[in-house]
Amino acid sequence: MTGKPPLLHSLTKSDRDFMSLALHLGRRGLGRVAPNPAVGCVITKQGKIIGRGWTQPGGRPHAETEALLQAGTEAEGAKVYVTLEPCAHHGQTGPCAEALIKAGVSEVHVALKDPDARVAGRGIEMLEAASIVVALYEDDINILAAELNSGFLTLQHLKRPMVTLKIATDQNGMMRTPPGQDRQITGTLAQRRMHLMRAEHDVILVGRGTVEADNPSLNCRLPGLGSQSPMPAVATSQKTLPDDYVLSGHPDLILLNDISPLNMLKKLGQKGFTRVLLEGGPRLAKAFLNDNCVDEIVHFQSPNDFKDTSWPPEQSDLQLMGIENMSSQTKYSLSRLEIWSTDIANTVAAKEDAKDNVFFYRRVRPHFD
Ligand code: AOF
Ligand code: ZN
Repeated sequence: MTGKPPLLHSLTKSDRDFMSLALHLGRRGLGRVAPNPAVGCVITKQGKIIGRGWTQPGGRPHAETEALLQAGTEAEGAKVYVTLEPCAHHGQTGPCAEALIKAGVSEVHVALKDPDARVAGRGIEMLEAASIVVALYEDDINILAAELNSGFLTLQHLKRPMVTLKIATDQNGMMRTPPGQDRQITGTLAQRRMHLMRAEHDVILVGRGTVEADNPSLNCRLPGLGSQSPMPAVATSQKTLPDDYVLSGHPDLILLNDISPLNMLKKLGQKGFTRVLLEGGPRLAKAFLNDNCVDEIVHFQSPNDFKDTSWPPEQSDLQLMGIENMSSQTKYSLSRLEIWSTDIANTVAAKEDAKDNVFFYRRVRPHFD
């Protein structure tokens, strides 16, 4: 950077709206672009959108080249909104910063700097050296861009993927239903929301106990999004999984033999994964929580109450994990609440207007700043 002050003071509402759109476009890549970040790009001229792009499956082409392709020669003199600093290195194609310069754009708004050592400020330098006005955002949009790319940033800084712990419980903090009662914890809509989370992660990780108890397939079962299923991984001390499980037939199944959560994550990081969804087993979840390896907790809390004289056991699953009282702890803060109506067919002892609440907790301070 040449040390110029960022253009924050002159940003208009439409600047923010176009950047928000770029962030939404970037989100389309989550779960399908690792090890790359999921970047979005919008190109405008005289207030009209002339190009939109996002990082493509597998990580290439990049967002900017996609948007430039749409804009064509109109890109000359245009404004560009991109959620991550344009790259400065030669990959399969030339640097995005170079492509923007060649297209003759006049202004580039950047939501977040790229920490990749091959870029790290050089993309912005290249643009400024070509007399393009660069606005580097520093406010809430910068935070949203960091959230969108928390997987990529975590891998860059900590050499491990980010971890989202997903838990679904009834009113009593139980992740399981009483023995012999084959019921769903949450309703259909909340389950679909869970499947969207699967689509937005690279890997889904469960413990061996969960495989034995549930024989899960761990794929994304939203219509049209099956191909966005995450890679399944099982934490187990065994070298193989017996043939009788659905997952055994998965061609890319990952078995993680390490006991330490951090070692498991480093292995996944070496494979280039950026986003891991931790989905199964209170014991595995506890180990990850104890070792400070959970970055986000998503708690689906259903209105169901499965309590009877023999259930739940003395200790609920939330107690077992040490997170029964999220509001009084200081490590995570509530970042979002979603409410999904639940279908009555699956609801035990709940009122007609019963809802599934989904609490999103985020680590108060990431490990890196
Ligand atoms: C951009 N736009 O859409 C993305 C970027 O392996 P490569 O050559 O694709 O480079 C990967 C790096 O490029 C990645 O680590 C990050 O620094 C940047 N990703 N950059 O300008 C994009 N996905
Ligand atoms: Zn690029």
